[in-house]
Amino acid sequence: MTYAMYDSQLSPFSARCRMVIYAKGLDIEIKEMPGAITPEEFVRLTPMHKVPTLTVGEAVIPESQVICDYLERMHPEPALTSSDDLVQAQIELLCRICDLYVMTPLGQLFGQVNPQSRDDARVEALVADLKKGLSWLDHYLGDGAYAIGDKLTLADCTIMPILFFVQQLGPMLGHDDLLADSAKVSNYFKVIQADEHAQRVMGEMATALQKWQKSQ
Ligand SMILES: N[C@@H](CCC(=O)N[C@@H](CS)C(=O)NCC(=O)O)C(=O)O
Repeated sequence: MTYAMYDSQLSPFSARCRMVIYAKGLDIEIKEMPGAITPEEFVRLTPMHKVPTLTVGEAVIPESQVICDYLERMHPEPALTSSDDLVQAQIELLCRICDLYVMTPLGQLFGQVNPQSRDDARVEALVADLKKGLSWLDHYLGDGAYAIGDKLTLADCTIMPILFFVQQLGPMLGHDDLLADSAKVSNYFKVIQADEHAQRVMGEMATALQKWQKSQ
């Protein structure tokens, strides 16, 4: 089966999928957006018009979590899930907290980076929401070098790119370290950087962020 993934190096959702792809050593063509396809063709491919989107032959799969779950089922080794149902529930919970309660305010904060158009009251409200989401992540996160247990899982592939973004966004919004109130999360973000796949994805995101900042 021929795979390709429409991707943005800066997107934490795309980064989640790339980390899975690297961890599993999969041969998937990464098509960087914009440029990989015209906007009209992309809308025809998926009306959702979002990256990441995976194509599997003629089939089209949007949504990062759905893509990761599909890749995990098709390429179970090395496993990024757990055979223990309770551990697996924890992995899924961390991914869900990130998607619902961390990424929602974070995505909106990204739209407030420009000081000229920034709404300070809105930023403060969103930062409060973000910190609440991070505190919930902090509560359920494991204590080791990985999010849960002693090996890389889908939770790490989800959390690490998001924390990279949170850390970068603080100074861009005139804030201090937004991770500072969540001690376990903050420590996790330091230790996960020893993982080779986390390092690779973080390097890609840092390069993409620099490029984006220069373009602003
Ligand atoms: N829930 C989606 C979110 C994907 C998403 O919002 N991607 C953004 C980039 S970070 C995007 O493609 N935005 C373009 C658009 O909405 O048209 C996922 O998990 O994949």
